[in-house]
Amino acid sequence: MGTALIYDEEMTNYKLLWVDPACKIEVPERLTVSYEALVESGLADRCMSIPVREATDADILLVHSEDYLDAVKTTPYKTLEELKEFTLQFGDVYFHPNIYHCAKLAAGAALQLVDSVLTGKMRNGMALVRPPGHHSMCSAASGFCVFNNVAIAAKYAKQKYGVKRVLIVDWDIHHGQGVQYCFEDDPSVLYFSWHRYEHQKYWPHLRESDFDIVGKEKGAGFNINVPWNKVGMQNSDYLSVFFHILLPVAYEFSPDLVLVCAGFDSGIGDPEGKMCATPDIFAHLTHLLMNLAGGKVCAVLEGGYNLTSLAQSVCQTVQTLLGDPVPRPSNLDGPCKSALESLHCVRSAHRRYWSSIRHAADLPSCEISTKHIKLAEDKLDKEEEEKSAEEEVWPQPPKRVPSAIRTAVVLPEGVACPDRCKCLMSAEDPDPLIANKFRENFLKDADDSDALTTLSSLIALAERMEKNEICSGLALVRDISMAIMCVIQHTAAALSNRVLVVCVGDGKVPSHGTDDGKTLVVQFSSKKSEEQKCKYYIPVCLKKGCQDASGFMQAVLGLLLPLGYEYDPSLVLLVKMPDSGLCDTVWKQLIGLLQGLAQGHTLVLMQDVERACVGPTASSLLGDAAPSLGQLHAPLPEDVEAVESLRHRLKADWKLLQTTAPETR
Ligand code: Q9C
Ligand code: ZN
Repeated sequence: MGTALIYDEEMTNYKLLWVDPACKIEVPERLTVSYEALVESGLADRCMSIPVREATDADILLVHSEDYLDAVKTTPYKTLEELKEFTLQFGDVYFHPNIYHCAKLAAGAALQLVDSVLTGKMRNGMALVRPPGHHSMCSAASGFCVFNNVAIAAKYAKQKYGVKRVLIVDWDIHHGQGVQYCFEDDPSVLYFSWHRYEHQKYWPHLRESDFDIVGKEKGAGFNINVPWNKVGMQNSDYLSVFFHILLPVAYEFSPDLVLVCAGFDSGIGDPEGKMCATPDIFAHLTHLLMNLAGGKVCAVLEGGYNLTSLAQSVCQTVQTLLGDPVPRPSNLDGPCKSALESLHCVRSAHRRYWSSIRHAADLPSCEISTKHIKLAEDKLDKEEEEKSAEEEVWPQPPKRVPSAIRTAVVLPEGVACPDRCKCLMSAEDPDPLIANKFRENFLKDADDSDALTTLSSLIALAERMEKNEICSGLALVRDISMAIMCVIQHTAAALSNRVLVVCVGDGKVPSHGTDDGKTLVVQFSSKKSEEQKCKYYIPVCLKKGCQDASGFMQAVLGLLLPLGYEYDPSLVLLVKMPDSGLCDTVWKQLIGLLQGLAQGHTLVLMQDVERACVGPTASSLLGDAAPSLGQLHAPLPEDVEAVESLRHRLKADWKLLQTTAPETR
């Protein structure tokens, strides 16, 4: 099951035919540079190419009115003057004799993608289309959009495949008001959009793009608007919103399908967005969505007007859909004050609808309005000198070179090597020097040759992961403590290495004695540990340990991932203690999410008795999507309390744990 790529050059065959400064950025080259970058990087070849089709009238009528469709149908026959005239009734959009044809292909491309994924032919995919869609409304074109490609795709998925819940993630920098209007009273479609807003001073200047517009009637809570009230938002700002809003709510919602309004005008260098998130952020945004809906992610191009930034971002997205390990996250220095204010506003507006964020502090309604005024004021006194966004420079994302071996395993005799994995247990004797070191440092019984072989294979595995010959690994060991110590000592010896140790289950984790930052240990257990005030040992005590999926996922999304991303380890050592109580699906989610760190270098350690878990673990390490957890119920109050108090205690040291702006007076 691979990645679908849907593209047709025909969609480059329309353009602006008159002078209109608002529309001059929407050019055919947007598509050609994106596609050429995919071809030149070899990514296009690795995707399955699926032909586009024309959306039918019936498809288009799922979202648009008959009158509007009829009107658009007349545009191929209009003269230039008539086209100009027709365009005038809408905002920031242009028509061309061939745009109706392209708009049918753009919507049809989104439908072909949904068909490929929902029939199970393809795991996920991307459609490169023009015109974009998310601004177009039932009876109106807007913002370069003619038909609402993604909204049509969502209705189609529900109608044709009986899909119960669809998540639409709109990471384009403009508010997809067309999508919002289409689903505002519909609880089966959760629409999330972040957008440049600047307190309504930015296009499309709608009151209804603000954070307190949450959906109507039965759909209340199913529309999430994150307004950016300043330009210059960076990687940390975007990730914070994913960790503290989108992901908790999305996991609670549990979609059957994820559609992405994949606009890249939210990336650095874009003249419209004026934001500063680098192209690699799209690898992470994509990756973080890929364990929802069993991996059924369909990305459909929307905006993106800096051709360099656009092409790089499209490549990052597609390469991630293909399953290649994601790059180390860059520039994570914590969210800015304005982003935190938005984050806090959104969380307080939505806490009543989603138990996963119910613990967020309520915002007194009086403060909402004063905050507006206060923020609007500080916008006035700071009219910074305009540096053209297009002059912005940033390093080209480093080439993502997949390891020769994706997953290697070290297993005791008699345990079969899982499919697609490389088995590392070596029959030959380990290097005598290393053997001696092990005997001195780790082995309780110097003549335990089994243990010696296991440890030396484990170190060989860690070494080859460090050299990027192997991406991820799994080892079954008899003595977990010894194995942890061995890997940590070995890996932390290199100057620039940092190890994130994630431990699920009770039991002592060795070697968090040192506080030098070379290791960060996060342990999930049911036993309250002696409160250690050490920045690098974080015990997370959950009432039912790891048995309650809601509490566990809350801790993973709101605590572990922000910590992990900010720590930026070179290796993730994931340890499953015996009797952890974690079920396979939650375990797979954890592995999937952690592979966003350390370029996917995850080394899993388990007790030798956990043979039954080898298969599921290997599958996740190989990059298979985790199965959906189903709709999550409210986490236990004790667990919420435990995670929140940790978050508060740690947020001074770890900025990605913040969810509110620091008090200014
Ligand atoms: N300078 C999409 O990205 N123009 N549409 C705004 C403010 C409209 C963008 C003018 C931008 C529409 C799909
Ligand atoms: Zn846009």
